[in-house]
Amino acid sequence: MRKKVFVRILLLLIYAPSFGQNSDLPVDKDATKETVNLYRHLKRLGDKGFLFGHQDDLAYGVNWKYVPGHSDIKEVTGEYPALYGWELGRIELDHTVNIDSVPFDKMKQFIGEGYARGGVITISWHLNNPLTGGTAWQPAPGTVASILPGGEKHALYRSWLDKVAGFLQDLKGSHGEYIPVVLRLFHELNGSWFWWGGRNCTPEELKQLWHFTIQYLRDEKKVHHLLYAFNTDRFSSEEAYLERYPGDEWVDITGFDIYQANNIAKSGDFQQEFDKTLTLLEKIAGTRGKVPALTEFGYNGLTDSSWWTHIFLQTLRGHKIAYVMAWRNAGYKKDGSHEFYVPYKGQAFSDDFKKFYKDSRTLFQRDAWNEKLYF
Ligand code: BMA
Repeated sequence: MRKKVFVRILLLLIYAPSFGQNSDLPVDKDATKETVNLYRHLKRLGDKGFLFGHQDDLAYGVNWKYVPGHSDIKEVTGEYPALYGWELGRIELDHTVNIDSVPFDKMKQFIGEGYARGGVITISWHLNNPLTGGTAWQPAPGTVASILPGGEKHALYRSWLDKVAGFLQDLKGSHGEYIPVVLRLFHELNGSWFWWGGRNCTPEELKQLWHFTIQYLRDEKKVHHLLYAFNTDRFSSEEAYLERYPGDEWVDITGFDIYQANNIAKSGDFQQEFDKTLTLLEKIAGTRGKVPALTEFGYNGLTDSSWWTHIFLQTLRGHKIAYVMAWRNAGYKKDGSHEFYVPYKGQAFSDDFKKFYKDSRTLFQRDAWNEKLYF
């Protein structure tokens, strides 16, 4: 009996420290120091608050484009966001500008600026349909199967990943270190609007695609400055969320995207659903040791004068997640429609956003800097 206890204690002493360390390492066990540090900080951040992020923040906003130093968030609050979202769509076609007309060379520069301010970088990729040549929104049967190993478009897909790896490897900080990136692969994968999502492939195919993509970037291309974010659109149960989940050893961050209908009468419904979904997400992330995040959100046009404080922040107060990212301020389009998800200078309800910004739970650039996320 005593001998057994002794052996158990001995085994615990030998293995426990390394178990502890491993669970604190991201998917990539050879990730750079800055990447591992970021991962560990993201894991603990929810206790303090959440980083506030914005897609394409430094490139353009409502009524402006490529004005050095500009940002709608900064114009309203005096500070840059803590997290910056960027998009690689069209890099696979060797275009010089992305799907939303952001030149890739400028994007690299903006990424460097955000990182130098201590901010976090996340990247999505609305890649074209590799089977048909259509856009990401043009699904076709068999697309995912066609790019898996052995598939007719597999070589093409590898060549697309080479371009992504090339872009990522150009991202370096002032000491020559790689800039860590949260790669948000195959986002909103439970919906059927993208060729990789929902009924357009089987869960098994998606999982295989996820595994292949990570193995290729990490093991073949030797890209070691990535954290991998798995994200669905809105979802209503743990089972639904996990239907396409590729496994704990393949995911660092678990998130979801949610938008409020452009209708103030829907604020209550949104709040309820948002609250419920965050609870589910925290449970999933908590039991699996992942970072919970709101990978995309928005309320296009922001027609509710107290949405930021009374709906969005109020709901988030009851939860602990690492970051939230608002979608892009594309502004007013030629067809008369508009797309913006954060206020801009002079926008009717920017005062409410200022209150939101001042709350201790919301973390913007200075907070990110003070958190020393890469150290
Ligand atoms: C969508 C919209 C589009 C955009 C696309 C890719 O949600 O914002 O205008 O082209 O994302 O970023």
